[in-house]
Amino acid sequence: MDAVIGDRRLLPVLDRVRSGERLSFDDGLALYRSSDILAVGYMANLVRERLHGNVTFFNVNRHINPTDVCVASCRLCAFGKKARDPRAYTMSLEQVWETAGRGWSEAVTEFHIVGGLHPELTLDWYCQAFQGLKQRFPKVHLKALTMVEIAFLARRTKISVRETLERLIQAGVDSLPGGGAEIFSEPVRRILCDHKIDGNEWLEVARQAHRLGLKSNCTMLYGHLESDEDRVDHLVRLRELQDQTGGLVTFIPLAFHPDNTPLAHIPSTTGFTDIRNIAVARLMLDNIPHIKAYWVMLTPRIAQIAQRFGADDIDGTVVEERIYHDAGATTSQALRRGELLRLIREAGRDPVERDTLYRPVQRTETTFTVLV
Ligand code: V47
Repeated sequence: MDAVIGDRRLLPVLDRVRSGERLSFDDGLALYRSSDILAVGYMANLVRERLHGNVTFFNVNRHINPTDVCVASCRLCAFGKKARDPRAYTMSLEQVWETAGRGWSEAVTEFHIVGGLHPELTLDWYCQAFQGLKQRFPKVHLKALTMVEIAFLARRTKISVRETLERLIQAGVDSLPGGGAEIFSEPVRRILCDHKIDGNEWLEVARQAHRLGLKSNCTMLYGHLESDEDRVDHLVRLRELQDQTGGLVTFIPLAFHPDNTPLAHIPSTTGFTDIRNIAVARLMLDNIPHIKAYWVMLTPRIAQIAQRFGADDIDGTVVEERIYHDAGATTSQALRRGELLRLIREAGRDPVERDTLYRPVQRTETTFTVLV
């Protein structure tokens, strides 16, 4: 079907995609620079269907952000607040546990827990929070703390990243979310978030987590100051990590939302850019099983289309989202399970509810079973 490839410069890439050959840095650039979105999407869809057939995954999850107090002052972020800010909040342990149980009657299979770098919350506090969640919700998977939070807690506690991870695992952490990766390119990262660990440190924390048997996700923040080269570099560095550890489960491209951030002058991303980032990720990340179109960030409409451009997952019910909504996201804070099913079915895909590690889930109104 070479007729689908209007941009003839992409023909060598098509050959490599067909034969399952790894794409190069320059292939990545060619994909980002082509405006032939149908050709790029056609190739991404070939790979997506080779891996997952007609299935699109989703999950029933709940986000919990225990605090928005953050010692970092990242220019990309509208969520973090200084402790003295009257709008800032920090949950007590009881509030964390109570928030976890609040929501819809649909039994969640995952708590996604991330927050600011709080100057006073200790590693012990987080461990107590996780132990308490496991006692109250023993079946629910804890996907908690980004590489950035883990590195921060290790430094504060004056112990190694490895020991920090071991204590978190003991307290009940089952896997790690993909946030905080932003963009690895050093000069851009210095502008976006110079108080955060750098790209190599992010990759190192992930490497250590994978060595301890934890799976994790990974992300890339795009649509700010980064170049095409920065994006390809980011994807290639994730691909190299995955060659070493095999611990990355899902890649989530995150569109920058500029409202209420110091970078509010930057225009929001367009549907074209969002779809292209999904598709290029599917093509470049040949060793990462899943590409997620996170509906909160993309809007349900784009997340739906993305299922035909490389994505095999649209994330979950979420229930309460703060990071994007503080930055001006106008999507709703939650989708019911039935709405996720509709978004997937209307795209002609077969919905499969998964747990965090992509095992199928069977459920009734109020309980679920993970099929192993
Ligand atoms: O780390 C912060 C980003 C991330 C803004 O692992 C912003 O399954 C856009 O990582 N505009 C948090 N993005 C979200 C995240 C995530 C989401 C869904 C699923 C998973 C997963 C992970 O959001 C942050 C940062 O990269 N972010 N501020 C902003 N203004």
